[in-house]
Amino acid sequence: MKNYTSAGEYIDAVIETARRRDGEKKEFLQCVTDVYGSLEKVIEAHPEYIRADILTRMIEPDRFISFRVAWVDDNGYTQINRGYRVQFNSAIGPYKGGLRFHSTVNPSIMFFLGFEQTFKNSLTGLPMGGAKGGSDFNPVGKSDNEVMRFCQSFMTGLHHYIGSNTDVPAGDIGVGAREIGYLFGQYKRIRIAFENGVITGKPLAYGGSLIRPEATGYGAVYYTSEVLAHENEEIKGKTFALSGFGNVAWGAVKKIVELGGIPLTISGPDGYIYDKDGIVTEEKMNYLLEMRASRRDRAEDYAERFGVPFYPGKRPWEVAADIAMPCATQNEVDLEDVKQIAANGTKYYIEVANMPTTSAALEYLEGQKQIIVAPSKAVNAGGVCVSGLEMSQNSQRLSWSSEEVDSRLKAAMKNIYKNSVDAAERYGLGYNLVAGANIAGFEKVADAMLTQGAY
Ligand code: NDP
Ligand code: 2IT
Repeated sequence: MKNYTSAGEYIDAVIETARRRDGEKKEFLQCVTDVYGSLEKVIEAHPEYIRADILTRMIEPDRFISFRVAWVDDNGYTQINRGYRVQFNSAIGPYKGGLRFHSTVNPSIMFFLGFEQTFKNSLTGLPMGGAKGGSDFNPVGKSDNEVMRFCQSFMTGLHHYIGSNTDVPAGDIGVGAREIGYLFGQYKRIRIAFENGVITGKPLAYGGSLIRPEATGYGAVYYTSEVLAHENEEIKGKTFALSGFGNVAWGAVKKIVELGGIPLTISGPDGYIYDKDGIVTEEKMNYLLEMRASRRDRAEDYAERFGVPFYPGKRPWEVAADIAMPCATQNEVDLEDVKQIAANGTKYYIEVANMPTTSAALEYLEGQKQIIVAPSKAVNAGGVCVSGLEMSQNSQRLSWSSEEVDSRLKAAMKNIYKNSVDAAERYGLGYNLVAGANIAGFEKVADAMLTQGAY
């Protein structure tokens, strides 16, 4: 081991190692730099982390699996996609993390999401390690049968590496209940066993958890309530600008409305809609589900259906709202966007999608003392938290009521908020939700790794 003269020097050396080994993985490097940038004081206080070289071990996944996924389309042609699973860290529990089916999936996206998942899962307080998987398969415009054949082939490649005590996938972008059903069906067929704890986000009929579809969005709003309470404010009466119209945006909209808030926007790859009356009726909220199920990928459909303005090619951050909530994908909010958000007088910037903010934008926000920034790994942890509760129910062969799941989710989000606030304060960083979440998530995993020997 090298002798480092300071914690900062050690952190820089590890980031340099990441750059040398994984320089082409831009999103992964961005994520490593963001997380490790928060840890200087922690490393200073814990030289044992340097001795055991915990930071370098954490950026090297336990294993990275890539496999061919061949399937036959409706015209009889064989199509080839690439499937991935990156098993990052299992210090505190079996590998756990979603599967993303999207044309932009590549090793960098997989590495960033798997790395991030390790800290997020630690924050939930449940025993789950970090992983991610997926494929560059693009579900847009595919028939139901094509999706089924793709999922069956994907699971044929993946099944070797997963299991209820080994690695437990779930959904993410492009993977909802339908895909989970096809994936689980194929796993069951290969294993000749009913092991439903192998995957979460299942429909209720075979072991899914109540509230799982809503969990990410609900959890994000519970977390936001904690942030607002700190400022003596509440959701009621607040306006929200949201991006995306997927599973996560839908859950967030539902809970915002239940608590008396007003969601003004949603967006898709085509642009955004602005509903000045708010996306507040059952009909409007349910239409988000229809938009997603249609796989047309158009926010404009909402504008046509409800007669509200649509802004093609634009992002919703030009709408002045009390709270900004990116819910679509990584790096969807850039420097220009956050300057606009600041100019709008928005006081709360709540990341919901995984790493939705570019580094430059995040740096700018850090300098805007009037804006409170909440980081995605804490805000969206409700999704994987209820996945963890689904695993518990499957192990017990019991189903909990929605009240029970919801109250556990609420308690978890309160704890995540409190542990993040406390962690930042412990290291003299003041009220800093971003650094606090990184530190709280990191410490638990690092301490577990220290006790388990060099690996
Ligand atoms: P969905 O597939 O339900 O919706 C994703 C939405 O984001 C779609 O509108 C999609 O449109 C858009 N989107 C995805 N990628 C891009 C892109 N590259 N450019 C522009 N728009 C894009 O996914 P979820 O709602 O489940 O996921 C949303 C975010 O929340 C993701 O960052 C995900 O990782 C995160 N998340 C999800 C959790 C879950 O439980 N589902 C849990 C925690 C975090 P299009 O398909 O055209 O790209
Ligand atoms: O990014 C995420 O946390 C998810 N997509 C949910 C993962 C899970 O295992 O429920």
